[in-house]
Amino acid sequence: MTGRPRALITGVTGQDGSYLAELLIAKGYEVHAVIRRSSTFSTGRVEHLYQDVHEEGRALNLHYGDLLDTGSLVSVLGKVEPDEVYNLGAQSHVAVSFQMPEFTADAVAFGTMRLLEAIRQTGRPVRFYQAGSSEMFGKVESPLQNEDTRFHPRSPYAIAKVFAHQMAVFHREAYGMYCANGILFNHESPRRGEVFVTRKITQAVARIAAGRQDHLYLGNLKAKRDWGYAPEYVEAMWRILQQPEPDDFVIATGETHSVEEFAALAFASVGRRWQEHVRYDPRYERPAEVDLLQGDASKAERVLRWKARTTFADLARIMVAADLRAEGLDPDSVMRHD
Ligand code: NAP
Ligand code: F7E
Repeated sequence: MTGRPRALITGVTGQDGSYLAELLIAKGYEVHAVIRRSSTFSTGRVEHLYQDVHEEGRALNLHYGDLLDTGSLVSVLGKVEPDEVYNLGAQSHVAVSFQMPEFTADAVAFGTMRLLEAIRQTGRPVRFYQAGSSEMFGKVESPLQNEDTRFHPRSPYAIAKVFAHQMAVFHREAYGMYCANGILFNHESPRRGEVFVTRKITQAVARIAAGRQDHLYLGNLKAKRDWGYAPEYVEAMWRILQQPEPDDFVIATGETHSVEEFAALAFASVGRRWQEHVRYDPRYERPAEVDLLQGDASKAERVLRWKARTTFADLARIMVAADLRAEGLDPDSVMRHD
């Protein structure tokens, strides 16, 4: 063990986990993470960190474990003795949660409870971050959502996240544990999973530009989301755990845009019209939709000194450029600059 602060991350192989690991390593933390066993490599987003060995050891230390397996959580907590735990592990796809409600609840709701209970039983003063979601607001009760807005979840995923959120609040109130909730609105990046709508669009735009694909099938284009840039959002997670008292924070840009607007920008960035490539597929509709999300992050701005910086248009361009590069194309020659 070193004298550096120690962090433990669940969900490190995902979009946010990989950016958070980078951030904490840059801040001098000893970073540990839980990974699940899988039949193929799942560590693509963190390979560069895992392979980075310096005099104090590996930049990123990986431990097998699962939010479904209490014993593995107890064991890793005992081994690592973390100062901060970031619980990002989840079955995070809303549409999939309608098809796998029990598995989703097990990982997201019960997984969080297992981890909180395992931390409680260590008796150590651990700071706990819970990855809450704007999906918890669901059928929104006010045009702008903040920490006081009532939850009205519209999917098994969102219901499980409400349970996890309330479990964190409960452990704070009942046992005096340091448990903080981030309520993060959608955030995207070139590392976003390919099944989420923004990445699905930017990857298709790049493939169409490369002549490898003609059409893209999407569901509801009218849904509106508050979309930010993931690297900025993991900075907010860290700031949340640096507060003297545990608290809950909405993290958002304050703007809302439709899926159609995102598609229009992404296609326009390579000089194409989305209408010529996007086709409707009802399979991507959900049994219950969240029509509109728009966050009010004024508390985060005031208390955490955090504010989203990357604009919606820049986000689309960053993602298209990265997917063009992955297709072997030079964004400078393919993308329009008007
Ligand atoms: P993501 O890319 O889907 O990553 C999810 C991570 O959770 C992966 O590392 C995955 O591991 C891991 N995981 C899944 N089931 C697990 C289990 N049973 N035990 C341990 N780990 C498990 O998600 P993300 O976009 O980075 O989001 C991070 C967290 O923030 C999630 O909790 C998500 O629900 C929440 N959130 C995301 C957003 C957003 O817009 N991105 C907004 C609000 C909240 P494998 O690689 O092995 O599958
Ligand atoms: O859908 C519509 C879909 O899957 C956004 C997760 O990170 O953010 C994410 O959840 C919208 C929805 O994200 C397709 O109906 C249309 O209205 O990209 P998404 P999400 O459901 O908002 C929240 C904050 C989280 O917490 C979650 O973990 O886009 N949509 N056509 C489509 N969506 C997908 N995936 N695929 C389509 O073809």
